[in-house]
Amino acid sequence: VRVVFALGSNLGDRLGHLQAAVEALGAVAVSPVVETAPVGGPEQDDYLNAVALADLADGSDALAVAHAAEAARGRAREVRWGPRTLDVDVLTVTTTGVDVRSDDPRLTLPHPRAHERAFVLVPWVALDPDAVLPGRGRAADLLAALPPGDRGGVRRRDDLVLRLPSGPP
Ligand code: PH2
Ligand code: MG
Ligand code: MG
Repeated sequence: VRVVFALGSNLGDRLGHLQAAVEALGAVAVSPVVETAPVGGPEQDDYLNAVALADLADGSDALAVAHAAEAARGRAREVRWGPRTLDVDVLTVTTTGVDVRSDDPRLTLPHPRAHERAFVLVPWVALDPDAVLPGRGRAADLLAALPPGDRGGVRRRDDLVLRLPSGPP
């Protein structure tokens, strides 16, 4: 089961939090890091965002894995869309080539706002130019359709690099 996760951090050691998520998720691929202006919520600092791919035994584990990664970095759930040490969102779950759809309020799949978020689409397209958001279309096309101002809030930070967890010795 292939899972696409979106990672975000705007509190404390932002790169360290994202790196911890990459390890906790057992990511098999990770995007470049982008620095992004906050979207929504109260006034807050800029984010680092990235997208990571992982292979899980069971798609229904995706949310628990995401929450465990957040908890390990001291994520507190206070203000909606407020500042956070680590946010791990599930974008898509694909089981043997079939995209999972879910209306469960705890986990809506595909992610209901990914198509309008440059801070998700820019790193995702950088990682996988052919990425598709089921029901919405190609991520690259969704990104091109966003207002230029949205894309302008996203800067590549190629000086910041996330490393994949090392495999078994
Ligand atoms: N996450 C949010 C709300 N706003 N803005 C940016 N730039 N990056 C995020 O990851 C982000 C946000 C809610 O999860
Ligand atoms: Mg989020
Ligand atoms: Mg979240």
